[in-house]
Amino acid sequence: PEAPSVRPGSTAPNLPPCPDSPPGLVGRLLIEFTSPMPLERVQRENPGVLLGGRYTPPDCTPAQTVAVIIPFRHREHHLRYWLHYLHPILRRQRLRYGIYVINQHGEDTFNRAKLLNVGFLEALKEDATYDCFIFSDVDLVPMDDRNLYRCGDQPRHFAIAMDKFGFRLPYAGYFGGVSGLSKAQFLRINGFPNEYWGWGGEDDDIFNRISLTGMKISRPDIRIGRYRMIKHDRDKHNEPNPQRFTKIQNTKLTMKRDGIGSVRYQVLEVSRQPLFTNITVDIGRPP
Ligand code: UD2
Ligand code: MN
Repeated sequence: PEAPSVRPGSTAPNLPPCPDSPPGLVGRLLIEFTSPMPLERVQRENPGVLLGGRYTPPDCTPAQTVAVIIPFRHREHHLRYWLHYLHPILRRQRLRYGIYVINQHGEDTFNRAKLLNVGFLEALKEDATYDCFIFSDVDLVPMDDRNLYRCGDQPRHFAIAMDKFGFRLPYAGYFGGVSGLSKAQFLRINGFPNEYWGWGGEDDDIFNRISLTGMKISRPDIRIGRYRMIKHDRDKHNEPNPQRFTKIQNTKLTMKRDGIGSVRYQVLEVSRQPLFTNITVDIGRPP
């Protein structure tokens, strides 16, 4: 008889819980974006990753199931580096995870936070056991694998020391780049805002939502939360949003009606690639 197949995300019986501090982490990593990175190479180097970008540690049972959500449009070149660096890191961290690239269809104004809301809902439709959500820009790679991509008892900010900000937090309330919330934390703040079209402000709105619900941001040590961002120009159709300064003054009023409870979109395609799941979505356009 055939061996019973193990569904990705399911737990093989009799494995011990994964350790709090995974053995086999290497610490500081060399990250560079100069050598070409064909997708075939990245696939070859990550044979343990299952279709759709799913992974479960073979030797222990993780406490959480992590959905990594990436807002995306026209950044294939960045995505290849991201996959190349992140899959081995997440594997060493002994995470059970899935990678979701939320690809905004069309050429209307980009909306990062709305794409992240879509990612939360669509990942849960694929696997209702996701209980931790990591939201990551496609161009950000951690420089230290001790920066563990999991959720805790408070929302987590991972990308605290970026090369482009001189490896410092640019301001105390900064929450951009890479962040993580448990399912319960995400629902407590009514998810993310859907009404920030174009560049900027949405990360500050999310920070406000977290503060206004009485939660506190947790962060890694500054020596561990280091990141490289792939250098890029501002994309077309993601111009700075001139409304962002006034909008972030009003989070307290808007967060109740604008969020995960009010997000409207249409999924155009779900495609399970070897290293990630691509979800192409029509999220509309600014009013
Ligand atoms: C900063 C923040 C980011 C977000 C943004 C303002 C850092 C490192 N990150 O990023 O989290 O708050 O400001 O909105 O400070 N994207 C595409 N295609 C596009 C446009 C954007 O895929 O055409 C995605 C992609 O994942 C990208 C992310 O959106 O990494 C953020 O956009 P960005 O990289 O242009 O903005 P940046 O670096 O100023
Ligand atoms: Mn960027």
